[in-house]
Amino acid sequence: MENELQSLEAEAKKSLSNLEDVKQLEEFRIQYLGRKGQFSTIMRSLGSVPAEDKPRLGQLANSVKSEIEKLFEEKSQNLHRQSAQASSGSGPDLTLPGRCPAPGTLHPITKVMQETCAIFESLGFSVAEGPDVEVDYYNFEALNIPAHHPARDMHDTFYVGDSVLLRTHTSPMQARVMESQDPPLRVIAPGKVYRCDSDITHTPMFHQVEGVLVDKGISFADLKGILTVFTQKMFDKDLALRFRPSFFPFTEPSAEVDIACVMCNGVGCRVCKKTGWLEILGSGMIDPEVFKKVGYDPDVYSGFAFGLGIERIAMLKYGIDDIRLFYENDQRFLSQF
Ligand code: 2NL
Repeated sequence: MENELQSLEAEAKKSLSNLEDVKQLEEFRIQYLGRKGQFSTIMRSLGSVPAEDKPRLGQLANSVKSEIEKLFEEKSQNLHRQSAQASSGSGPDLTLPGRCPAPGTLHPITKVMQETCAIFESLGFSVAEGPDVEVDYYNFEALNIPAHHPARDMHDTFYVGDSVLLRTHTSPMQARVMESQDPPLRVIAPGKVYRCDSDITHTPMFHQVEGVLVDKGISFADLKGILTVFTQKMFDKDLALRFRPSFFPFTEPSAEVDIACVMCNGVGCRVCKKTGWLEILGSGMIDPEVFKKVGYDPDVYSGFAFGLGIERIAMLKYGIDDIRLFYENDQRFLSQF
């Protein structure tokens, strides 16, 4: 048995050093180290040697086997390295994994904009887009804001020319639609708007979606219904709404709409400044003066309108506390959406 082990060791070492490729390596493993290989056969015959020889022969067998296994491992590494080098030649190593460019994501403003439009479309509104550079008439005059009206000061307008400006809201588009289309009408106008203002809660460009609905017999109840459905779908829960009397030149009566704070659910926290409420949009019944400008008869038709800021909704939805993060293009911020 001792001789057998020694000659097996010598034979295995010799054939190991003659191995030339990965395929022969596997043949060697099966012949010597496999379950039915020569080592296993010798190990099995250990059972029939005299008891006093067993410990010594057992130890010898184990040390020979582990020696062969060690040499096999070294040879295996060499042959694998050689075969990798041979297959790559002097060119690039085609077996290396590629570098994947990170997939892009939609900007959070784009997401909230698309979601807002989808909700209003599901309620029967169509989408109208128009120019960012507007004339004074549609931005102000048609919306009941004549020259020297104090509301013009609120808008911090960027003027491009004499009566040409960057729109301060998206309602000019709705005035254009009403002018060219008779009621009944349900339209939203999404887009960029511009105001000369910049701090933690204001950027000189931001996004708005405004909506108008005009028909016979439309009341404030219709406004409440549509805006309740919108906020519940947008924030994915049964939020309470609060309508606060307000003023806009283009609506009468007007209301600012608050939702129960999405952070504390109305209890009072830092985000809602302990009030339990968050302002999310402005709204009202369209002023008869606006109807007259676009050629609708205010004695026949009534309607409501609203305007909401997309950045504000995105900040509340995603818990973002600085509006400027949307426009810094920091990948660490953007890749979270
Ligand atoms: C706000 C307020 C509002 C409107 C926008 C509107 C449009 C037409 C006629 C009448 Cl064509 N009104 N839009 C009405 C009330 C409020 O926006 O705070 N937006 C962020």
